[in-house]
Amino acid sequence: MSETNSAAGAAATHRYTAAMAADIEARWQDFWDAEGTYATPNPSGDLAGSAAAVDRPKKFIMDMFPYPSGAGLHVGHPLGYIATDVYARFNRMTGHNVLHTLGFDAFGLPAEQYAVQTGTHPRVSTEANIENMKAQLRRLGLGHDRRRSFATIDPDYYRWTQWIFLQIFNSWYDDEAKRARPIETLAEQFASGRRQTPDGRPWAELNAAERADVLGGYRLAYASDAPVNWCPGLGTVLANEEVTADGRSERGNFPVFKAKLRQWNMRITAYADRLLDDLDALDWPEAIKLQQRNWIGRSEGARIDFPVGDDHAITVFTTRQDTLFGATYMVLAPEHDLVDAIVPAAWPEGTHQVWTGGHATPAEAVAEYRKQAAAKSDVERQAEAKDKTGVFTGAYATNPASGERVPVFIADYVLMGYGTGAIMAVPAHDSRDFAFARAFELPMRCVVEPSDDRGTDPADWDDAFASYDAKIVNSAAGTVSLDGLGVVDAKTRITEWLAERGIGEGTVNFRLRDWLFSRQRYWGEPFPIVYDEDGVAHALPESMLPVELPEVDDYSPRTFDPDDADTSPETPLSRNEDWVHVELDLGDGPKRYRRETNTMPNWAGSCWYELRYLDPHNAAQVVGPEAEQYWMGPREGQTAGGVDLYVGGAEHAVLHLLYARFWHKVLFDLGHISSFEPFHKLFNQGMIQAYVYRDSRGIAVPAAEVEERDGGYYYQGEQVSRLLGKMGKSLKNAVTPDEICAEYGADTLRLYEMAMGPLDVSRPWDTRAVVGQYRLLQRLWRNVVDEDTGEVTVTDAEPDEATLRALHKAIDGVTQDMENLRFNTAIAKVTELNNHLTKAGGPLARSVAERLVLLTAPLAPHIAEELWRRLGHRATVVHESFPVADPAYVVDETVTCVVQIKGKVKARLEVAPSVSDEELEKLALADAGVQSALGGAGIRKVIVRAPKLVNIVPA
Ligand code: ANZ
Repeated sequence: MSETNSAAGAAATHRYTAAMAADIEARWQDFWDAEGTYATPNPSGDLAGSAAAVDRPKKFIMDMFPYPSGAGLHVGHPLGYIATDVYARFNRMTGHNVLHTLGFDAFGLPAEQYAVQTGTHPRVSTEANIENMKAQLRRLGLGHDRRRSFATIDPDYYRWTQWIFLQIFNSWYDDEAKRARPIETLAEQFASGRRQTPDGRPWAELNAAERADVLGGYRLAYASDAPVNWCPGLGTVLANEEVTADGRSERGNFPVFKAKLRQWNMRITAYADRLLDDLDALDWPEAIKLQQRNWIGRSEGARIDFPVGDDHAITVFTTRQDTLFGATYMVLAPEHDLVDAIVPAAWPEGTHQVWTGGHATPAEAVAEYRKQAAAKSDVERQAEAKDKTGVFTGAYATNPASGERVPVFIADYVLMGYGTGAIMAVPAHDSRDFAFARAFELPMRCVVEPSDDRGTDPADWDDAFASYDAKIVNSAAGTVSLDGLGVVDAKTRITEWLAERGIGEGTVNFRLRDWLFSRQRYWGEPFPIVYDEDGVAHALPESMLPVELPEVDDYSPRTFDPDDADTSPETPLSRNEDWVHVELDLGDGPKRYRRETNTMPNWAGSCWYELRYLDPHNAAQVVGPEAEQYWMGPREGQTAGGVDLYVGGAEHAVLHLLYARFWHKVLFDLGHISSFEPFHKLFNQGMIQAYVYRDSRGIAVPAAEVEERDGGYYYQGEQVSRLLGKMGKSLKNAVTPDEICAEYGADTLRLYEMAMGPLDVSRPWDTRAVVGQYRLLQRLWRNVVDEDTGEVTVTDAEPDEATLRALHKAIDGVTQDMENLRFNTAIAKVTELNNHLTKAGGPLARSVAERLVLLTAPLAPHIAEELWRRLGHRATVVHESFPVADPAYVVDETVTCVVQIKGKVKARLEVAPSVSDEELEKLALADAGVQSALGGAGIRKVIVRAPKLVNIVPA
């Protein structure tokens, strides 16, 4: 406690001080827990709560749940939690049944690394961290329904994570029905002959392993040997979303290599269209929607076959099929399967020296170039740098439209993982191709007429001419001509022409890749999968869930030299032989199986937690249908259903938010839930930043010990620099909520965090400014309680007009602000009202005092409860009604509106300055004087100039 506080406390024993706040807050927190004040009932009645509540409109308000780190919370963490708590409290007071709780996302790397360092089991340290974080959060007075809380590491929870995995594993995506369906329905299609097996053999002739293989090609969760992101430094593989733009691990910043490894994947690409289209139904920040759209990356274009000799054809993906006549060479990704098949034994006669790279044979050139390309990341390969590299394969293909022979190159600017891994190069109209053609002295042909004055000979140009808004030229041969068409029409024409000949078709390509779903980690959900002696994967039956994590002696994945790409992963779970080998009866008698030893990625648990909050103790179902429909089902204005408000950081745009949408859609398709989107409204809160002070060596010094003098900053006598940055332990500038609660109380901390600025904007923390909100609460207290006697000072007198105006304007403004998550301006309005009341002096009218307390309750719930009780109420303020503004006191003043008929004044109305044209017209026509002046005559026209004039022209 600061000196001023204790001094003040001594002067007036009933003053609101930190000590009093601590007492009030602890008492009400205990009361809320004991009474179950925040217990939210389900319609089915299995979770008790106020029975009347389920008849009210529901509001499901949710935070992105925290990872319980060992460092505990700093004041930046609860910003969003306080905001959702204020909003939840406001909604309880405006007649909603509010679901608000918080769980813990507790699998993941930090606990595992801590375990590796200290030998403590990750469960032990994680559970301790959770307890610590729970205590810190409880101290803030968050109104969570604690019965609905859980951690993703609870076997009761991850049992259902594994169950969902099985649902995904046991389904396939039916492109005709455009939804996931149980895998048996696919097997039936093969069995009945409705669908052909890949090699055309009848289903009955395939043995079990062959059938498993075929079905595996369709399952939404599947193991494959595709190239994955292997990170030797971390000892695990990573999802694309976990690799940075420069090809390194997001965690740890280690090099990431492409390696072919057998891994689990989720077929999220099957949902690309729906993930894209359904964004339109969501109330999300545009920036996040855009990031998802770009990540999914839908491109409309065409696939076109270019024959190579008599036996091969290169299929390209292009978004500019209209430029087909301008394709003067082709490029394959160096890893493309066709390369080896088309490379001739020797260079064709007279091959240009620049094309061969000085190599004796095409095979040698290709082998050499592949080596170089393998050492680069995709991003390096795609860099916009003008110096394009590559080498001629020695082969030629035929441009199907012009009939010309075009040379085939390999070059690393074409990626294997996109489109077909092959392109038709149109140097005149694509910058990368232009640069390459310049370097390799390849021909260029202008087929899109430049709209500027560069002329039509690309030899004179500095760069390609890329435009969609131009005419096609030089594009006619045989049976097809595009000349004179615009780009869009030319695309349609050439696509039809290709399709008629069976050498191309319109197609849609996505940037999105399947989601790599296995990790070589200990601290994650085990897969509910075992392998038989033939290596066939079997899903465990539901009755064998959960598959619990076994004890191991060594939690660490095997890590390697970060730069050594020739290594491969080894899982910690594989070290426990007793666990790995099991005898099970999976329907055909007891057999030996080997368990899957990879674990799920740390995103798994957060893919569906919103559903478990609805029905946390359901042992029979992932979520009961009644609870799901009530809390998340589609309704008016919310066609996809989903959480009413989801608050969290913008950094989750493509990882968590994309994965969760995908799982939700699978569960929807399989009929387990009625909503097809998890989060209807998303809001990204800003960050709380903090000053970082660094000494002359650039090392951060403890911010709390820095002094400010003469416009400079000093630490132990030495001048230090100051910059705004992140808050955290490592930058030695973390401020904990515990410190602020001890110094001022949780209500002050809540107010300060909410008052700092608009919720979506980042703001710098300033401990010295916290006291401002403390003073507000002290004035509020003084307006209701006598500091010397502790008596409530309100009277039963009627408030004066000015007070009523101030009160109702505040109620009106605060209500609107609360609805729109503008808590900073809501606090400004409460402050203004409180100041008005302080200035007016004298005891408050009870009706004013009570409404002031109710207005404050969502923001500062402890002091509000205390004052409410002292004002004589027995029940908690939490479920009281929020005050309603009387419009008569809300309007500032009135203006006089003149109503004319045929230009003559017939009436004068006193109206609000903000009145709308429509309202004013209604008021004017309803006026008795106007009615009698019209004398029943019809109206031809009404001219309204709100707020001052209405002119009526009778018929
Ligand atoms: C001919 C062409 C002419 C192209 C032109 C562009 C402009 P988005 O929009 O990102 O989908 N492309 C296709 N596959 C590729 C790969 N694996 N690696 C590198 N580039 C690839 O881009 C599609 C365009 O990117 C395609 O259209 C192709 O170049 C190139 F005036 O084909 B285009």
